[in-house]
Amino acid sequence: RYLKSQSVALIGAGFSGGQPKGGVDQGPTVLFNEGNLVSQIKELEWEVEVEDHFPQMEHLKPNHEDTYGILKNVEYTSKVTHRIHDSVKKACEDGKLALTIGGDHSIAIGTVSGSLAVHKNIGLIWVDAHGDINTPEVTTSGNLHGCPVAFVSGLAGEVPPFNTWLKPEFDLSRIVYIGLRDLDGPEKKIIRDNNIKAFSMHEVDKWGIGRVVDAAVKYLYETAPDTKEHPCERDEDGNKLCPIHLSFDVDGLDPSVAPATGTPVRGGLTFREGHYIMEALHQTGSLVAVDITEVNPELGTVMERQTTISACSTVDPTPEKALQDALKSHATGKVVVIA
Ligand code: Z70
Ligand code: MN
Ligand code: MN
Ligand code: MN
Repeated sequence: RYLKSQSVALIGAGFSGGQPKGGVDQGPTVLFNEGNLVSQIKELEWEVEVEDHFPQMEHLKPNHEDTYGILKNVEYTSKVTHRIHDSVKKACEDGKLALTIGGDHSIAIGTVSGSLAVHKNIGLIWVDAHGDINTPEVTTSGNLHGCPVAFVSGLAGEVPPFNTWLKPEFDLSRIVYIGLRDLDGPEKKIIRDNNIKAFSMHEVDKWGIGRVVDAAVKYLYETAPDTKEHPCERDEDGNKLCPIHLSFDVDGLDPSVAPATGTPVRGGLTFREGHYIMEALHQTGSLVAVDITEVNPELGTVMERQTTISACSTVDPTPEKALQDALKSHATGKVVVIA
């Protein structure tokens, strides 16, 4: 519907400057090389074009004087997210699926602004334990991966040097959260005051992931702005549709499923629930952009050992494998059988 061909723009965003732990910058390397992501997607008869952003190789570095108030690495993050923005925007203009592999979640400043630049009535599904909607005023960590939703929506205000390129035009009525369970106090207030649609783990428990995903997509379709300038597509019955961007933080998954991440929070989505989200969103035919963030392979090996006992024996508990399967099912819409 929105894609011109079975073609993936695979964008490596190996960036860790939005938070203090190293290793998350290795996410794309591990998924591309050890995970054979490229050949796997090709086998599914999608064309793949890889564009890798390694900030280190581009002589961009973190620097402790690079601050704005409490926020850390602002110039560094601004430079990297601007590049990611340009890549995602280009992919969307070309009618390709923009698949960005992080990197910490600050990269979504680039991915969401990039897809929005092309698809004005896009809907955003944010799968995460966290809200990532802290503003410069309320963040206590100063870590930009806790702020991307505030940056793209303008809640964060004018933050130099982001304000040299970022158009903070994302409307907060166009995001739906799934999997929340670790919000900061001010984030709860922001979500309430802005009437943001959110399905926390409580709602996933109550309604089941099937109804939650249905409700999320229905909400985004029904409330999609439909203007003369940017008219909505319609289904056969005349109902409104809109393109969808999925921003998937692996810490939305339970730590028994995806232990290799910087801030695991217990009580998360099961392997099947995470998988189901991918499958169901693929089936909408409306996905135009997907981000997979916060995979930290360096934490994986240590934590995997600790969590082996609690890991479910019917699924492969390594996040690399879980992500490959999830991406495979995304690319084909086929149900992946887990041995
Ligand atoms: C906290 C902050 C966060 C991811 C942690 C944590 C944010 N709210 N996001 N892990 N992916 O620092 O703002
Ligand atoms: Mn630009
Ligand atoms: Mn996040
Ligand atoms: Mn998170």
